[in-house]
Amino acid sequence: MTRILDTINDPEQLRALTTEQMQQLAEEIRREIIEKVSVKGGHLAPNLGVVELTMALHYVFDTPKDLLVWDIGHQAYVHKLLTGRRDRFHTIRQFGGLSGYLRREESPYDVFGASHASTSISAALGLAAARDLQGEQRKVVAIIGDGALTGGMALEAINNAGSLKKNLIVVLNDNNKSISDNVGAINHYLGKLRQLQTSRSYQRLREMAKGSIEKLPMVGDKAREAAGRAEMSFKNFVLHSKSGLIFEELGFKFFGPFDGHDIPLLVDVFENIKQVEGPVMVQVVTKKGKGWEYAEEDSTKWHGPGAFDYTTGTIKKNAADPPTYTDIFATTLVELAEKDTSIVGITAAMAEGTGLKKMQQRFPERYFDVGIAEQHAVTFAAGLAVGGMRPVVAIYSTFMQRAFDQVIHDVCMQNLHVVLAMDRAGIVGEDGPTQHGVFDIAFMRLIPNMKVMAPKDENELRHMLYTATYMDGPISLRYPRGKGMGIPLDSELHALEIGKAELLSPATLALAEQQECAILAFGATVAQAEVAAKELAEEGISVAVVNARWAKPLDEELIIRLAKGTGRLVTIEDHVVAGGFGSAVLELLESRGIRDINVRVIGCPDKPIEHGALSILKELHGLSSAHLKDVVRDMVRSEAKGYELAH
Ligand SMILES: Cc1ncc(C[n+]2csc(CCOP(=O)(O)OP(=O)(O)O)c2C)c(N)n1
Repeated sequence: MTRILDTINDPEQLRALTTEQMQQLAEEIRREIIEKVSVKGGHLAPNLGVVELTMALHYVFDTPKDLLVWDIGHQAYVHKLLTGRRDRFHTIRQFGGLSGYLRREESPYDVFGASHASTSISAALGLAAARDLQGEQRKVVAIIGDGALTGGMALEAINNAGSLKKNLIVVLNDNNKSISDNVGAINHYLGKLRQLQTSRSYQRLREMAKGSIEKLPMVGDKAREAAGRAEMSFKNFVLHSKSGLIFEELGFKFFGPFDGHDIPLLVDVFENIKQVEGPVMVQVVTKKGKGWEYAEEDSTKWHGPGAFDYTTGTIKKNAADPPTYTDIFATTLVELAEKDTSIVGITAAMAEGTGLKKMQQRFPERYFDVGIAEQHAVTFAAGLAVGGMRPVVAIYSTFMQRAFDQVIHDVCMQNLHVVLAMDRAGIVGEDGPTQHGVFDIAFMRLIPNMKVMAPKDENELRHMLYTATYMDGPISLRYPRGKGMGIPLDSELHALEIGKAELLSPATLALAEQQECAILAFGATVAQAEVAAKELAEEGISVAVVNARWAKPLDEELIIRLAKGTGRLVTIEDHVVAGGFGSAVLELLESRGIRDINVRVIGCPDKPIEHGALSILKELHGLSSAHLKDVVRDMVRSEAKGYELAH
């Protein structure tokens, strides 16, 4: 039987469907998403929750002329299926395939790129202001989750929108979930509104109001407008009588809560709301994971699973895989917190992703989930530090970008002892350009008082976390996504010497100085350096290998001696070349007037790094041992002098 989905190439075709066909299409979309995501993994529960909502939005609004601005974009799979990307949907998140988020280059329907949270209302307000300045007629709709609404930027945008009074529609996709349970006072407040949807008296009143609307002759805009007004004033009445309605006070007309899985209702609501002037917020209550029992039951587990068997609901995992860096970080933190009651853990809505869930389970009173609020998380930690605690803030490298000023202004300028633990540092793979953690060495290194380190493996991560916890002042610690190297873990932790690198081979610095070249590797690239050096030795090329450990302060003595001794240095890092570890080495050499040697800096290029499997991206951007060998061979053969960026 032909699926209705196979006949939908753009939203125009959706608009021609009957209610029954829409219901069938919703089921087909769910099946398509579950089946395709099961192959390689991706965002599942967020998408299953917005099937009807996305259909209703494209049905009512004249997309792409009207603009839909999705927050984060992890829930935009349905949007992709309805906007001409059905045939390529099986390529999602794979190298050369569709992005797992929104991408302007991918489709005119992707109005504004995203993947970091809480940007949609700001972007939509900007689009609304541009529309008005240019005298255009179009609707602008931001769709934001209750999780993303905890981000300060969303609240800044609401503050601005409420006074600008532009025509702007904000759809609040309220599933009462961030990745884990949503947190915070605003969520608590939304919860009170949510309860209205299930309260019997509200339902009865709603039915009465709906009945009266349906009796109106729905001919033309005016009648619709009238109907809209009737329904809305009713909602306002109900809601006003139940609560203070914060959003109304802030200049928005607030409607809802509405059942986000009832297509006719949603169509009706959006048709009405389209007519309303000024900033409007519509609360739509959805169930994350809707329509697939496993995801409905545990939407956190199914938020963004890897490959899985959709018939049994089991996520495919290799039992022999070593623990991840995240696991090691979290168990070590708990171990340290067992012995030291001043240690506290802070996450910005990433309890599972950062592993801090373990801290929550063991020491709930010393664990803080502050919501999607990285800026606040860092300044909150600074306050804890002033108050005598030892805060460890665990934030992915990419999201730490949000808190740059807080790291400078609140932590570093006051030289406070805050540990910034950055998971997912380096290229992260399928999540793509906006999520690769390839800027943190640069933005941390430039701040006075900050120290920057990265472990070569998970065992060293344990010692580094210990070191970071028991030294003074601000420190950043970066480690990669995914599984560790599977090496044994030391049970006794010790402090590493600040600014001291580890010479891995040959055995002494005196011998290392006599090699033809030295590789200085930072963090997760040490393994490639060791492989490259071993294989080059088989070719007769002698190479010293250094685990740099610190990008700030550098092990200046070791670097200078190797530079002068070997005359050839290669640096490698999982980070952009600009401002990174190699850049720090160049600054050191230049400051000491060491120019008559050959230095190559390997790292990521000065352009967005695409999405795809980690192995493909690392190969492509020269972070493989094969590329490292090519670079060393080339240096050893030539008599070139000077500094060169390999990208
Ligand atoms: C600045 C930032 N911090 C953290 C994240 C990680 N993250 C991705 S989705 C998500 C939860 C979003 O919740 P919500 O907006 O309610 O959407 P839902 O998944 O529930 O549909 C989080 C915390 C992010 N994308 N951006």
